[in-house]
Amino acid sequence: LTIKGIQLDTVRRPLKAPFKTALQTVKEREVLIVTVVDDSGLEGYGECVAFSTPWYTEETIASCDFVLKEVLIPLMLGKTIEHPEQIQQLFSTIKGNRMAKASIEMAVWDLYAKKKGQPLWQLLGGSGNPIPAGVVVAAVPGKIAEQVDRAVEAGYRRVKIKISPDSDVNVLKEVVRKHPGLLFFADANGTFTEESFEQLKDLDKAGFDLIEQPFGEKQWAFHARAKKEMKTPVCLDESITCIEDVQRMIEEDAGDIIVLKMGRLGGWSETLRVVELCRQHGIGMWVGGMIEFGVSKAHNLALASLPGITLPGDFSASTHFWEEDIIVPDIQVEDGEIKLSKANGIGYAVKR
Ligand code: OSB
Ligand code: MG
Repeated sequence: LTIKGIQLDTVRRPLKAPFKTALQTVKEREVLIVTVVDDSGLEGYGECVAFSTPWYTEETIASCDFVLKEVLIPLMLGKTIEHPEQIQQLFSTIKGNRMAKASIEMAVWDLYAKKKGQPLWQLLGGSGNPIPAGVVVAAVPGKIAEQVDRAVEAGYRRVKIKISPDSDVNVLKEVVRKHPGLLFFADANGTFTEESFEQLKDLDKAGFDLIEQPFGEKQWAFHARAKKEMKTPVCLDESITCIEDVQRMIEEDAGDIIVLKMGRLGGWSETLRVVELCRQHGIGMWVGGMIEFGVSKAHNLALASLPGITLPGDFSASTHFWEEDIIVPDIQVEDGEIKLSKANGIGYAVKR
């Protein structure tokens, strides 16, 4: 592949309803779509999933725009690449900025699969089976039960509820008890502290299938204590930024499961290495969402098709967050599942 051109497009859409976490209420989503063109005119697509402000990770859309334009794109233009695994090496002199790096890597993997004439999921060894869908309830506390009911009506069989030390354990207990056939995840986004450890242990009795990121991203010892003292499996999201973080989680016995996010991990190559390590150590995996558009969702579907990724991820339909997605066709949830596209690369076209 010879990289002929790289284009950035900003997409900005209001959400149908505010996405409320203890850290931030998201009302509008802004992302960058990366289009990489090779010398034969083929196009590959990536999506930069940083947020407008640094509330989830340190990167922002503005920082990514700068790093892409001034640093990463100039490193790519005119280069001939045998395999997308080479990009990580090409970017190795640039510190951090994982979401910016991931967006380019995604686009090149899509292009590479198109050049090979294969769907990306197939190129990576995915099964081709439909992907179980999953939705996130991030509403004001009084609306949780109603939103879970609505998710069930829409066919979702896995629901993730945003929690914090202020959550009402009895409300959550009742919601979980009302839907015995559903998988329930709880995501704390790092809001628990040593002082609220007892509240976390109360939540252990609510019947969740896992608790995601109870403590801060560097609080390995607290996560190890939570894993030891609680029956609900502990799952890490924000803590996992590279393969060394997964190694640390294993060594310190600080978690049972991890959330895979290509943006947070810096791209496909690092993510694939993490998947392999988790397979070897029996660590559970699922693919996490970033309130993203269809390009990122399509990459995530390919990732979720890989062997060993058995738990349902954050996979909602194209029109869950907004009226219209940027890809054709839409991603649809049928009977709680999403069918993989049989088209080459990520399998979806991008609306211009
Ligand atoms: O913590 O998993 C998270 C969205 C934005 C930032 C962080 C997180 C989330 C979600 C997933 O919970 C939402 C989705 O389905 O896209
Ligand atoms: Mg999370």
